[in-house]
Amino acid sequence: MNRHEVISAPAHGAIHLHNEDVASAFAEMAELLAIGGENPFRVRAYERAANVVRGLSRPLADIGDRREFDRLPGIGPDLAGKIAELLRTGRLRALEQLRRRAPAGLRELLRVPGLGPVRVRALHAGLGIRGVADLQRALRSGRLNRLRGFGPVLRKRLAESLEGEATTPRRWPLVAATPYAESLRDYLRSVPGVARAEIAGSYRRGRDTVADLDVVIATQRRVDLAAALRRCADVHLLSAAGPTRCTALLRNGLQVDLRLVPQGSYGAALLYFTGSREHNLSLRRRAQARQLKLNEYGLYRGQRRIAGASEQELYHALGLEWIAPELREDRGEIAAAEQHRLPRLVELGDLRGDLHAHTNASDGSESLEAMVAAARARGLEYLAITDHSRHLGIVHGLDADRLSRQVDAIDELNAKLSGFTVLKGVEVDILEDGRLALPDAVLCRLDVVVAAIHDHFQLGESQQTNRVLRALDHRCVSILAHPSARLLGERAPIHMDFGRVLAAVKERSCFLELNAQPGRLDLDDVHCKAACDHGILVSIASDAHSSGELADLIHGIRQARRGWLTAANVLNARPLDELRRLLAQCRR
Ligand code: DGT
Ligand code: CA
Ligand code: CA
Repeated sequence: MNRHEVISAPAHGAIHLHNEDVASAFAEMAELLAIGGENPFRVRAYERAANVVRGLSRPLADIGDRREFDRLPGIGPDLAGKIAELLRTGRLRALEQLRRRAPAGLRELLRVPGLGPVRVRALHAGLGIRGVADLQRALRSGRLNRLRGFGPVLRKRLAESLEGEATTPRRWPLVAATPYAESLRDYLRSVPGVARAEIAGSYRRGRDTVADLDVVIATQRRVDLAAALRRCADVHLLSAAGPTRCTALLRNGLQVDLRLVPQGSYGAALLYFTGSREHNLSLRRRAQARQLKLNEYGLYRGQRRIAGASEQELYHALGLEWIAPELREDRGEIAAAEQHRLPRLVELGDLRGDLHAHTNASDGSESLEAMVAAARARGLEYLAITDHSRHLGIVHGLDADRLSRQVDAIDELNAKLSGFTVLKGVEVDILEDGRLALPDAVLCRLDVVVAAIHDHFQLGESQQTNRVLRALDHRCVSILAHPSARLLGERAPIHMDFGRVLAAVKERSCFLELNAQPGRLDLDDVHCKAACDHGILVSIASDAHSSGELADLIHGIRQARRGWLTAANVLNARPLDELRRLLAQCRR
């Protein structure tokens, strides 16, 4: 057995870059520029480029041409050149320069709740703090007390965030792991002797974040897995390489656990390693109650295996319908499968429209017409344009005048369209006291008003709850957008009594959003299910800032399925006339 065998990089000419690699290089550029005090527009350009690249449906490596990159929305000649450089050399000189100026730990500091680029710069310049460990020491020794702008409230908050940091292991947003997972899976499927290969674990259950990848492989004959992994371009390190299991580290730092099983055990291994632990435990108890034994090799009566090759036969042998992986969290799915009342989970094709999208009138990167054309090309029937209201923080937010002009432009566009409808909307800020950032007179002219929190995330629970309840009292509000305001791995959910918010939404006959941006996925699965149990309709919304980001709807669908939603629970699965009726209802 080998321990920690480093696999050398592939020979020159074989650079293997995923779009995600390009996106994360741009995102890192944005962060390092922000820490360096660079002009916010330049920072934003890199952030936007990272999002555009993440939203592409084709691999950049297949496009391959600099002029084509230049044509992508939000990518100018300079960024196009950088994409070309990355694809050609696997490196980005501008990024390497920035990295030399800023210690690596500064980016990690940016993730600490309470710290943004300005404060990180102050910590670095003022106290020479170079990372989380330095910050922790400075907090403990009281050295931080001397730094201007770091008062007792902020210090307490930082101490709390750092404590949480130490106890929560790193998790990857699902989308960051996806390109690596898919390419590894496809590679394994191409290995001679491999009959099936699937990514199991939290990845298959569609969790919004994953700690690692768990791969189940069924073989027709003996396969040397370690040798196959050594030939895989994404694999950086092999540890614990044995005949039936391997652990590998990918070049991006993601860990992969792999298991080889014979085909007769494939279903049992897939079931076991898909989990969740709690779901597995309930299944095992159920087997025991029937004098059976369930493990990763099969379902046994005494010594005899009575099922194992497929998940279907295992569930059936336990008296259950097959359960979709997204539901396997032991939240009632086993009883539902026994009683033939599993929900028919919503699918991407059920969506008729999208109720949250931006244009270049606020912080989106494309025109109204381009967004509409893209929504149409995706087979949607309606799209609500919901640019930001003008408020702190949002460059180019709309004031009442500009919004009115956009409304006129949409009316004109609708007059020209047939078979597609653009809905007039706004994403209006909920101010600190729960008032809205735009006057009623404008809001009431719109088809859909999406209200959202974009600041004051730190309010205490009662103040935050009252703020949201007051916003919901507003008769023009249709949808509460990304209700918890969390950003995966970056910002914790706000403190809010979700039960009271649910009750208010129900009472007012308005709606909750499940924001499909992969960094938000807010509502989360548990809150989605709660909304559905209350009979509240959920808007699964892309919050697209470019046409490519309309593709993010799929992430919202995955989360919705984890939240037990059927098409009937989804607001934008309704045809336009019914949607209009529902939107009108919450105006009364
Ligand atoms: P993660 O990796 O934290 O995102 O979540 P999972 O669910 O992928 O967890 P992981 O990688 O530790 O294990 C993958 C699956 O393997 C897990 O969902 C259930 C199964 N499994 C692993 N260890 C155990 C165990 O000790 N008992 C049981 N019943 N199942 C286990
Ligand atoms: Ca896992
Ligand atoms: Ca694992």
